[in-house]
Amino acid sequence: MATLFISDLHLSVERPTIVELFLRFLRERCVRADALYILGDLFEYWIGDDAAEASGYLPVMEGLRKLTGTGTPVYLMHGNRDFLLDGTFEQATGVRLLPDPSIIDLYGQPVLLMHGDTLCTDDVEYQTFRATVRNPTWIGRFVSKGLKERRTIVESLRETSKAATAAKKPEIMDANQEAIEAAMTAYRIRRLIHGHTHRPAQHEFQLGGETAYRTVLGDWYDQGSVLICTPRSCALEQLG
Ligand SMILES: [Mn+2]
Repeated sequence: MATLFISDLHLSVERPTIVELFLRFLRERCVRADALYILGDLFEYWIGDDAAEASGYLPVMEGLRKLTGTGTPVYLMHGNRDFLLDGTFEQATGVRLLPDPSIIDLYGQPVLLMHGDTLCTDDVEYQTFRATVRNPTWIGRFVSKGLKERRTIVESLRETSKAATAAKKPEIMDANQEAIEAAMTAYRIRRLIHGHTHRPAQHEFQLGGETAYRTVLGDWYDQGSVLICTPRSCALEQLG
């Protein structure tokens, strides 16, 4: 019995080794799992379900479809790179989209799942940007454009974001402890799993007189990273 959590794979045709590692992970590690949760940024970017084939993402979707076909449920939360994943992707893969945040029952324990970017409240500039691109009007205008133009827009946003990131102090881009505690308090929960910051760790702290646990998932840049939870415990593992 095991439930698996991953995030921040940033899959793209430019990184075939990581795509292959992910497909192998689906075949070898996920088939007998109770569930697989993908907490955002599965893809480097997703410019619309209609662009899946042109973006070279069909092998990934096929791998997911095979896995859900064996009966393993796969849940996916939007990340900041792939928040346009939608119903056509769900239908093609059998993956179910989860809202951010979501609460799940993990072997009898309630656990709060988030992508994690909304916790980075010190990064005011990013939060402003996020509000802009998550606005339905912005999204509507974006998806009405052709694929080539959408790609150009995303690439220019990436360049701007890269330059901004390079100029920011690392601690500004980490999850803010007050935001973490506010979210956990609002949902009356003492366990949180999220990704986004690429700082894999298991944190323990006191919250309202109780021990609280926050697990941060790792990215898939140089290798894979997975959180494996059994009814007894959870452990972060690296995949090479
Ligand atoms: Mn992210």
